[in-house]
Amino acid sequence: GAASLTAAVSGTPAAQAAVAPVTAPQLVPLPQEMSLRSGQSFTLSADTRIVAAQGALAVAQQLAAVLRPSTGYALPVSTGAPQPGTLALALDGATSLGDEGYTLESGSTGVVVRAHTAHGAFNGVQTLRQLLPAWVESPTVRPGPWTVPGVSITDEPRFGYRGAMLDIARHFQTVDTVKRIIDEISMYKINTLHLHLADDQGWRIAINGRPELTTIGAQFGIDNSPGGYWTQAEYVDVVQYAASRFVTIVPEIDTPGHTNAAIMAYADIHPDINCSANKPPRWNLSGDVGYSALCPDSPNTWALLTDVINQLSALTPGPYYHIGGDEVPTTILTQQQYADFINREAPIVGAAGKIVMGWNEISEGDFGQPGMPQGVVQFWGTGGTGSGGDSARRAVQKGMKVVMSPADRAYVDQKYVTSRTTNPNGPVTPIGLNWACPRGCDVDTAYNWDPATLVPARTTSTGEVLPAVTESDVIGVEGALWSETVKNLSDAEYLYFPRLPAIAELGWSPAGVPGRTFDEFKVRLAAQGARWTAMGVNFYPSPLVPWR
Ligand code: TNX
Repeated sequence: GAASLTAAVSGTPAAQAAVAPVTAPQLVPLPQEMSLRSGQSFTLSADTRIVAAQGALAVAQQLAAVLRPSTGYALPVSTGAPQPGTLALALDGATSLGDEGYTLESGSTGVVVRAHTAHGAFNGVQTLRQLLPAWVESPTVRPGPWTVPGVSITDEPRFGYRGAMLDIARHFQTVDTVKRIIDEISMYKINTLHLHLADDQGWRIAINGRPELTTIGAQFGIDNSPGGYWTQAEYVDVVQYAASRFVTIVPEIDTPGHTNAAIMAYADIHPDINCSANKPPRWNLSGDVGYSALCPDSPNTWALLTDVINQLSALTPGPYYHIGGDEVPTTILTQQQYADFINREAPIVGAAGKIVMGWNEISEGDFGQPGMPQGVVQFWGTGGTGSGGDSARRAVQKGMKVVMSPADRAYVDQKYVTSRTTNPNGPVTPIGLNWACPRGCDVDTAYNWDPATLVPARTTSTGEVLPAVTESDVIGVEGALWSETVKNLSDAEYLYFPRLPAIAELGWSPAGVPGRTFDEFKVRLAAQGARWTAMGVNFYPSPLVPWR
C-alpha cells in the first residue's frame, strides 16, 4: 500500500522533530531498480542551488522553472559538478544505461542525477519531480516542506519508442494546446508525439505552393466544428518545443484513404485525384470512415504527395514520416491498387530521408524488397487476432518493426465506461467512442497486456504460418487519441489521464520488475492525481484507483 515512510523515527522527540516525514516514492513509470536509503532525505531550502554539466543546463533550467513557483525559492542554476547541498545534473553517467537511462541518488548530501545524454538527465528530472510532494507542481507558493526521500535509482527504458498520438484533424487544436500536452505527457517519459495532421474533415498544415489545402481544406472540423491549420512556422515551433522536452514529432498525412479534405481542396483544379466513393466529392463532416481515396494513377496525386512528403520531412528532425494507410475498402481500391499505392509512396518517403511509418495495413506493400525503405507498422487491431493481427505478422515477415497500439487497450479515445458496460462504478463517460471497447476500457485494460506477446503466431486456413510479433520486432507502444469527440485540452486530458501513464509504463518498465502489476501501479497512479490537481490537469478519477 501507499505507506508513509518516516525517516529516523527512533531517538528523542527533539531528534524526531528535526527530521521531516517523507513519503514513500510513488513513481510512474516504475524505475528498473530502486532502493530506499532509510533514514536519509534531502530537504530543499531557500539556499538550495541547482548545478549542471554544460550539456544539461537547459534541463536544469526547466527543473528550476517547475520548482520555483511552488517553493518560492530562488534556486539559482549554474554550470558545475555535484556538490553537497545541491540538486545536480551530471553527464558522466554510464553509457551502458543508453541514451535515455540515468541514475538518481538522493540523501542527506543532496540529489545527483547522472546520465550520459541530456535526454537521460531530463528523464531523471521527471523522476525527481515525482519524489517531491505533489504540490511542488502548483503554480503558486505552497508551504512545503520540500523533502526528497533518500533513494538510489538505476533506470532505463524497455522500448525506445513511447508515444502518444493526437488527432488535430477532426477537431483542430492550437499550438498552445499541443505544447501543454507535450509538457503533460513528457512527465511520464513519453518521447514521441504522433500528430494526425489531415483527415476527411480537415487539412491542418500549410504546404508551400498548395494554398487550396488550407484555404479550402482547413475550413471545417468534424460536425461543423471550427476549422484551422498551422503555418509551417507554427509546426516548427511545436517541433522545437517538443525537442526541448525530448519529444520527437511524427507527422502523419493519412493516405490514400481519409483524404476527403484534400480531395475537396482540389475538386476544381485536379478532380482526377478523387477515387472516392464520394463522386462528385462533397464535404462529409460526420465521423464516417472508409469512403475516400486518392487515385493511384493520377500524376496529380503524386505531385501533391511529393510536395507534402518533401516539405514535412524537411521540417521534421525525427526519423519517421507516417503515411497512414488505414481503412481503404477493396471496393474503392483493389488490394493490388492499394499495395501499388504504398509501393509508390514509400520510396518518396525514403528519398526524403525518413523511415516509413503506417497503420498495419501498409504491410501489404513490398517492404523488404529492393527499392523499398525501412518500414514500421503501427498495430491497431484488437485482441492480437483477426486480419489486423495477420497484417502485423506479415509486417515482421517482411522485416518491418512494430509499434503497438491495440485499439482495445491503447486507444485512449474510447470511453472508460459505456452505456453497455456492466461496470456499476462511475458515470458513463461523456465523451469518447466505443467501437473497440463496447464494455468500456478503464485504466486496468490499458495496463494489463504485454507489447511483446499480444500478437501470437497463427497458421492460416491455407497452412501458411505467420510468425508472432515478439520483443525484438517491437520498438514500442503508443496511446492514440482520435478526436471525433475531443474538442479541447480539457477533453484530451480527460481521456489521456490516467490511461496514457499506463501505456507509458508498459513502454518504459520491463514486465518482470517487482511492482509492475496493476495492484501496485494503481497505488503509484493514485499519487499522480494530486499532481494533476496541482497542475490543473483534467483527469478521469477511475474508481479502480485509490486516489488520495
Ligand atoms: C479508426 S484506427 C480509425 C480512425 C478513427 C478511429 C476512431 C485507424 C487507423 N483509423 O480514423 O478516428 O477508428 O477510434
